[in-house]
Amino acid sequence: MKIPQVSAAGKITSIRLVIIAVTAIWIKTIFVLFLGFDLKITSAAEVPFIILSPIGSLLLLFGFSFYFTKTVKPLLFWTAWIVANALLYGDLLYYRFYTDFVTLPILFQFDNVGGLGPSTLELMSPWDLLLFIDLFILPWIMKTRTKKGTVITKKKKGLYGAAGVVLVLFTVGIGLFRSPYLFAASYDRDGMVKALGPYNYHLYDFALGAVTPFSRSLATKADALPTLDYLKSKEGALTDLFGAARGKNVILISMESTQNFVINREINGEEITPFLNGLIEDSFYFSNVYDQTAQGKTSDSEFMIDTGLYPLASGSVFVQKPENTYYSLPHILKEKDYYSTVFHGNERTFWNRENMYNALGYDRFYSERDYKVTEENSVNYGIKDIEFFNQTAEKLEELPQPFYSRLITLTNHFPFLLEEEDKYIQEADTKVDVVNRYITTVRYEDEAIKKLFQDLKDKGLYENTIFVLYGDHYGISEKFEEGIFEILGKEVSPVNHVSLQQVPLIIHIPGQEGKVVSRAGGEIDIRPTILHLLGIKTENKLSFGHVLFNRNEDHPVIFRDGSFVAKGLTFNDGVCYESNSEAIVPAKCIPYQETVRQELELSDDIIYGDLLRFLK
Ligand code: GP9
Ligand code: MN
Repeated sequence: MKIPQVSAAGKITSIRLVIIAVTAIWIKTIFVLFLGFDLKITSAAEVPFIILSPIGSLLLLFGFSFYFTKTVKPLLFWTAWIVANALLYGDLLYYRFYTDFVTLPILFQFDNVGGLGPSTLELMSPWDLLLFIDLFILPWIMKTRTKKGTVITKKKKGLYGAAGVVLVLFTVGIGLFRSPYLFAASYDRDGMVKALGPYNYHLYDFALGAVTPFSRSLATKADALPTLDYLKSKEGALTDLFGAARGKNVILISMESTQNFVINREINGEEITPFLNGLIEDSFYFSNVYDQTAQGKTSDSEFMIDTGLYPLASGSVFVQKPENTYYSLPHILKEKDYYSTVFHGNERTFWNRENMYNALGYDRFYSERDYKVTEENSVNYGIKDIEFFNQTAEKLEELPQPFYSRLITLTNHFPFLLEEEDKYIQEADTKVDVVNRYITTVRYEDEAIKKLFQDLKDKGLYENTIFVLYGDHYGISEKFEEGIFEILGKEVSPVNHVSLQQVPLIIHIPGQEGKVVSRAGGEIDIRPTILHLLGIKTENKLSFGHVLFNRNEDHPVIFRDGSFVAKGLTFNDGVCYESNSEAIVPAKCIPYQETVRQELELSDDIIYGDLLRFLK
């Protein structure tokens, strides 16, 4: 029998209470969407859809409580309230730092998310309290205004549920209509949140996280073949530098958080990187190379350099896929009798390095426990670079030759802390403290590299070695970029933001004349470039990279969120710009977008399907 809903003047029923709660969170979400995130709204027509996007999922989330007993109902109501608000505020804080949205895998690797921990308080603002205002109003309404003992009719439940479902479907439908590659290009998280709203985005991300583990068991050898064909087609012509460093040791120096703008730049009349500026004169300096890492930061740069595959769109591939088969630089160099090592002063578990290095074929990983680390010789994340290089040089001396070794620095890491005695340059005086300190830690890193070179010369290791120095990823996140623009005298703009993602790449071969290579490229191109110099043909070496000396300018430099730069164009957050004029030219990017989707999809297929196991 249908029991009618009782309602009395001045009192509200539980369905209305839920609608009030949903409306409050909806309004808060709209504020956060427009004021907290930078969703790059390009036309007024997008606005109503963005406003509508969160409502359907909120209705459904709170609607669960209708189907339970009177005692469970309030519990579910408040659970829904906590879930929605935690997602909203969590997203806001994460976005303020990373200009990105949290993904499921990143939640499982929070230990490795450098930066957010020490600075969470700094990311909060007193205005954020307004986001919790309903926490005080709702209990008051519940206590004084709600009508006890009401039962929601089936019809009302049905209408409520139908409204939720229709609104979610409408949002998804419009999203797909406006951008047919919405789900295929789900790595564009700004685009996802703009189209689906934050709650639908999180639901999709969660579902994706639940489904991807099955990709490996479903993959077959037939899936691997087209990928192989695509990668084979990437072999470029040989240059006269092919084999210029044949048989030499390879030392890679991963320069933590080092961006290209510091090169040949002075602050208060002092060079930030005097040693590197000098080294460039006698090296190949690639002045137009971009950071292509994603949420795996340093580990993503290592992954690209060793495997020539793109990192994953969410989380770190080091953490998620250490059991896969890879065909990495240590594997290839093993065929030429190289001994491969990594040196890093942090714990061996950070970024799951100890497991991943096995999969990548390293012979030895020297981590924190192989170093004399004391309170005096450490700062921030661990052992200071000068001391790290000092002890590393002694270990390098003992290695069988030829060797391939990556030395991962650490001191120039957010929040860029340094003791007075280690400051070789004064802080900058921009309005952003993080940037001011960054200058001093980069200068310290430069000094450490200078000392390492001297040490290796003294030990007789320099002559027979090729040095590859690269910035692993940005150090100054978008939130603090204003300080850099102040130094550079540039405007804050999407195109300028993308150009700040350039990292220095310097390849030094003792005795070889220096040259500036200004072709655009990315970290993924480092692997084939090293192989080229070592005289190892890259055909069948299964990589998405190109040799930087003759890289085709028409091939886009692809970023993990689907953005790219190509031949005078910058595509960022779904908008296509002419890089020089910053004019918006959507049609010009379309042919490149296709290549970008294809490469990212193939790379993901290889990793999720563990396809390289079929090609052994
Ligand atoms: C930690 C170091 C820094 O071991 O690699 O990590 P990051 O936060 O730059 O990825
Ligand atoms: Mn790093």
